[in-house]
Amino acid sequence: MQGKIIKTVSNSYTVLVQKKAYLCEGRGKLKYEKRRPRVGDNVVIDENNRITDILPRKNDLIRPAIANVDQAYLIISLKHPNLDLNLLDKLLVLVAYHKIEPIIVFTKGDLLSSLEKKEIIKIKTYYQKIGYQVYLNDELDKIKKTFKGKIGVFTGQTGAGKSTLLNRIDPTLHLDTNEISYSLNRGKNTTTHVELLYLCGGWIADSPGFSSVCLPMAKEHIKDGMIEFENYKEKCEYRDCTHTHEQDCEVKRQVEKGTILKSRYENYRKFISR
Ligand SMILES: Nc1nc2c(ncn2[C@@H]2O[C@H](COP(=O)(O)OP(=O)(O)O)[C@@H](O)[C@H]2O)c(=O)[nH]1
Ligand SMILES: [Mg+2]
Ligand SMILES: [Zn+2]
Repeated sequence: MQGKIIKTVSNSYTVLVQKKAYLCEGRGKLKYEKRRPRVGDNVVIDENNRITDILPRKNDLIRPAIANVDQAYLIISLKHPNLDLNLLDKLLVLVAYHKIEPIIVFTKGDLLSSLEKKEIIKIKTYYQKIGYQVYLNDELDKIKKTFKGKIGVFTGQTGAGKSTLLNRIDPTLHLDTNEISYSLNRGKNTTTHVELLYLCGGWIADSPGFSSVCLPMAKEHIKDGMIEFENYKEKCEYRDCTHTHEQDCEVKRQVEKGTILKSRYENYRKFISR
């Protein structure tokens, strides 16, 4: 039988086969022995509830450990913790690299002054204009519509409001909010528990969040992740322009003109100069 893993706790896996859940073990003779089954995996199970095969993955995340992710909800706090555009741009590069569609959700807009709100609207509009889906966390109906038929992961800093948003979307969830961070939480066995929740016709994973992110990929991929630069690179003098030291660079001109958000360009420079 073939099904999808929707939950793991240590070495046991809940596999959903046509709406029926089977509790399975990962042991047995796995065809791909080096690969550990993950939540999101499409797997073959035998009559003894053992996973015997893992079907090829579209992608494979480590934190949280989920395979075949379609969408990442980047949950970005506007206040407490304060808006961190470097983190947002970094996450956008990271998910593009993993071929995951990002959906940006800003939280805690209620804590902003009216002046700060105006500034945020400008930023929101910019990210929308360059092609991203961007919502505020009170736009529940719009957010819910994005779930259907997809596997999604909620990610973002600890304290950004991930669990709070999921609880608002489905008040029966009762997810813990204000959880202490991942690293402090090791003793509680939460790291081995990953689960997909069925919400509004799709599968969603909450994650405990992180305090920092790094970009392990090559500079070329970082550049690809800055999606609006693509629109201008044809006009750069060199085909492989890095948009840094080159004299005749259209991306730099657009930054000067204000068409490209300055913080995006500055973050790009920081990401490639590690
Ligand atoms: N004012 C305000 N507080 C929020 C909002 N969303 C979450 N919080 C608070 O932020 C804290 C962390 O939220 P939580 O959902 O646990 O964050 P998580 O670590 O990303 O899951 C909690 O005290 C929430 O009540 C929001 O939109 N506005
Ligand atoms: Mg949480
Ligand atoms: Zn250039």
